Amino acid sequence: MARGNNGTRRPKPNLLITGTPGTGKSTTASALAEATNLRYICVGDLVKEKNLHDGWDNEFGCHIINEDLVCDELEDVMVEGGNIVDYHGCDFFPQRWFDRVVVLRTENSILYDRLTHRGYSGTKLSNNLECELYQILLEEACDSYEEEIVTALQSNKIEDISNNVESLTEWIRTWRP
Ligand code: DAT
Repeated sequence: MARGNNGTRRPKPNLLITGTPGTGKSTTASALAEATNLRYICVGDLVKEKNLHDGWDNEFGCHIINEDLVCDELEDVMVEGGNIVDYHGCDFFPQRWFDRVVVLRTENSILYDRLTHRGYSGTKLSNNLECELYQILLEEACDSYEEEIVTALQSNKIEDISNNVESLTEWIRTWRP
């Protein structure tokens, strides 16, 4: 499971933090990276910085990610290990990249407040709320990775962030290739 594509084991684990926008991926992933000294990779930022997209989607108000370009860009660092990847999708990454997949979950009324505060409205807001309500990301993660590496964690309150960071830090500390 923890083998790179050259057959060698990575010395540090790779984690994916996924979930609907607004569930706390970047807050959790960056705090975890700071606590563990692992590398934080925000795929959304990488897509913008390196132009790994096929233009702008007016309907959804976001870049149309080019999944092949993203995977090519990340392959070498993922083989190296020690990455915390943050993205609101997970089915296009190679399964072999990840040792743990965390899906953050937020109650709809709380997510509504976070997303409206972020300026989301109309279709963009309702699409994201429905995505969370119907557990789309959790289902995508369960369909794309071995069941035993996928964990859903609540991210409703500030204490949830520190609890999640603490338990994941412990998991990383005790992880062995
Ligand atoms: P994402 O990266 O999933 O889009 P974020 O980390 O940017 O989400 O968080 C969105 C906002 O919600 C941000 O203002 C921080 C806040 N937030 C995230 N997780 C939280 C939690 N568990 N409790 C309280 N606020 C949280």
